[in-house]
Amino acid sequence: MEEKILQNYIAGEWVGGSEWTAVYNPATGAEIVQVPLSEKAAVAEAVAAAKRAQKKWALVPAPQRAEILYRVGSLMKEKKEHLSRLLTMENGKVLEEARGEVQEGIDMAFYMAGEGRRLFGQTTPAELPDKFAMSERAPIGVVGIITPWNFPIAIATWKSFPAIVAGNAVVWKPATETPIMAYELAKIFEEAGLPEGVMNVVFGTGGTVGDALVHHEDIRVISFTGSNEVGRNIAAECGRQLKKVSLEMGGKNAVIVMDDADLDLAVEGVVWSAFGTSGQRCTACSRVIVHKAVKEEFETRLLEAMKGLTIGDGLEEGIKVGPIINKAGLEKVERYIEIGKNEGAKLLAGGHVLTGNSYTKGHYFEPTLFTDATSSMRIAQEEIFGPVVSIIPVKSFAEAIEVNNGVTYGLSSSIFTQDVNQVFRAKRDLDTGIVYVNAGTTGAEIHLPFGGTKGTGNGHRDSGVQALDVFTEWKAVYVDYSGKLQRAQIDVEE
Ligand code: UN1
Repeated sequence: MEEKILQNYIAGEWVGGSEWTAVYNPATGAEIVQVPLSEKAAVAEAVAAAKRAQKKWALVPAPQRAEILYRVGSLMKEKKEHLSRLLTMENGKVLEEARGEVQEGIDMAFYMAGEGRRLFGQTTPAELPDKFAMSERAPIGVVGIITPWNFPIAIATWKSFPAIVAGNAVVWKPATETPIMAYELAKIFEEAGLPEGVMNVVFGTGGTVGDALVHHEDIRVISFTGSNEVGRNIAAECGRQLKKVSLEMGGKNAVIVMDDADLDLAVEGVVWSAFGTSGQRCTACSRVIVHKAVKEEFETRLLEAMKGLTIGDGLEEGIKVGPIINKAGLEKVERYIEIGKNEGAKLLAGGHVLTGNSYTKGHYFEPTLFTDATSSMRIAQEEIFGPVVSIIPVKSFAEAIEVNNGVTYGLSSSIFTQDVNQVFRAKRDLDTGIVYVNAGTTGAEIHLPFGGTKGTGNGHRDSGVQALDVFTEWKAVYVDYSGKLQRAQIDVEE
């Protein structure tokens, strides 16, 4: 990273900034870059640029719009290692996972570029003779996207690529903790030849920049991934303005381990989905619902597997668990350990902030396992966003489903079993937007809808072809070629 001070990207220019804040590597505490704390005026400028650009962009045939995304995908592929290293530096996730995240963005680029030649609508018979009927997708205009620090490039691609291929222009506010991926992606858009103003990046806080996006009357869609509290406020404001809003606000995801499960596989699935990314995924497993018959054996094997989790700077070879994003995140995890103990859950492993040696300057937390938790405990209900998992014992399949569904969130769930009947019942009864069988709760693929039910969202989906529904309006078109006025529902022969 050569640049030490970032700027906003508005109307194809790198501009502005009067106040900046430092971005630190969560693994080492070293300052990486200074990011602008923009004022509302920067949002107004970006929206005006986007509005101008969108009018022309909407008229570019979608397959040509898609050509830019193919170039974006190719450039991301060329720069994959560079991007992955920067991602590990700003976010802390281990390099292997950073590579996975960048790959998710590359996949999304090629997948959405393909949509440039689909964007399917429907033709359907009309009820009157000599009349043609069809539906098609139309772009909405200027969209605002607000993305989190935990997947700073993948989530941005889930939102911006469908928006762009569908003919919208974007104003993007990335998380202040992880601005480098936004900066790099903007540079890639520039290099790929995206017309100026179609994609704009405004750095700054949610309170100022995010708020200005949500309130701006020329922004017709907000797509947000972040906390439940902020999401609800955004939805309320968008409701007042009749602005379309798509929300993804986390999870309290569970793995169910039945008495016939392949226990070693279940252990691997839990270790990967609970402690990978230090538990800082919306999809992270934070509850394990275990059948009583295998609870003890499962605990023993899980504890053994957890010993292999090496913690440290994700740029170093052999590290499996990286740091927590910042001090506030670390303190939140610490608070939940106390809450869990006070509620009567039994701490089996971990539970501490790591200090000393190479840990002192970063924000590291031990992979932590609670057992004998009950479904109503706060550690089994609230999103912790750290490497903490709680075992909840159950007596039956029915109870497992009840516990799984007994939270306010509904993002991802998983079941380990060999019984095909149980598999299909689980698929039907688990109330989350994503269900895994014999795999952990993470690892969604970009061509399927990503999102959840209940407190996780508001019915929309990121990624998959469904993402296009967020960024397009349906238009119904009727062409009457009878040469006379035909009245629907009235001039129909009985
Ligand atoms: C997130 O945690 O917000 O399914 C996104 C997964 C990743 C994306 C996670 N593909 O775990």
